[in-house]
Amino acid sequence: MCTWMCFSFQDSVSPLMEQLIVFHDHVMMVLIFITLIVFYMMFSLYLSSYVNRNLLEGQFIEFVWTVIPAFMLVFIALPSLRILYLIEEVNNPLLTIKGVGHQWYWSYEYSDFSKVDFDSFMNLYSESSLDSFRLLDVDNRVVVPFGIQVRLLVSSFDVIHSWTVPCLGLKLDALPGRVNQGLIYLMRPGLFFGQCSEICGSNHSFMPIVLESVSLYSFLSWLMSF
Ligand SMILES: [Cu+2]
Repeated sequence: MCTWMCFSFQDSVSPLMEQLIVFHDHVMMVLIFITLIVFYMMFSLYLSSYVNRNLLEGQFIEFVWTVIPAFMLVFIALPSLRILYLIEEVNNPLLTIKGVGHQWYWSYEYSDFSKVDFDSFMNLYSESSLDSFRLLDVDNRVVVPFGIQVRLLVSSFDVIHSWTVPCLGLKLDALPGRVNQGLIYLMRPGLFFGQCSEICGSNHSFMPIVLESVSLYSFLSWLMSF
């Protein structure tokens, strides 16, 4: 989860988020390189004497400074497209979870099993203790086994919500009348937090998402409790 010293990304728990962080670093590298060159040119122009003040046209240099940026854009666009298609990929999921946004809570259904469905409300501040996660924890967490492919279907009951968990690299819009699909693949056990990311009304800030990543065995015993 994001604490007060967290300035960058949260630690990733899915291969997708790992890829996104690598892509971010790649783009930052290109960005810093360009910024440095531009600053170098600005300073050297500022400090030099006007040796080229009669220059009107240079076909070759114009060709070079058009082609190099074009190649740079390709170097950014290709890995970006690769991740875009990876995000869409959901093949052979072993489990399906359906999340439905409501004003203002999430409800979940485990469609592979009968009667496994529940509402997930934020815990009240007045009922919380000093060590609880303020405005982030819920009464019924989404329990997901790690190490298997899980398909997440997201929809909405009323207005547009957005089901978002940053450490998964997942942000799915919950649209009324439409089902969106995403992939959850957790690499380790833990508690992972997210919040609704589409302004949906007065209590938009108070409908968090909590994933509880557990082993398959614990998941099965959790299913028995229904
Ligand atoms: Cu919202």
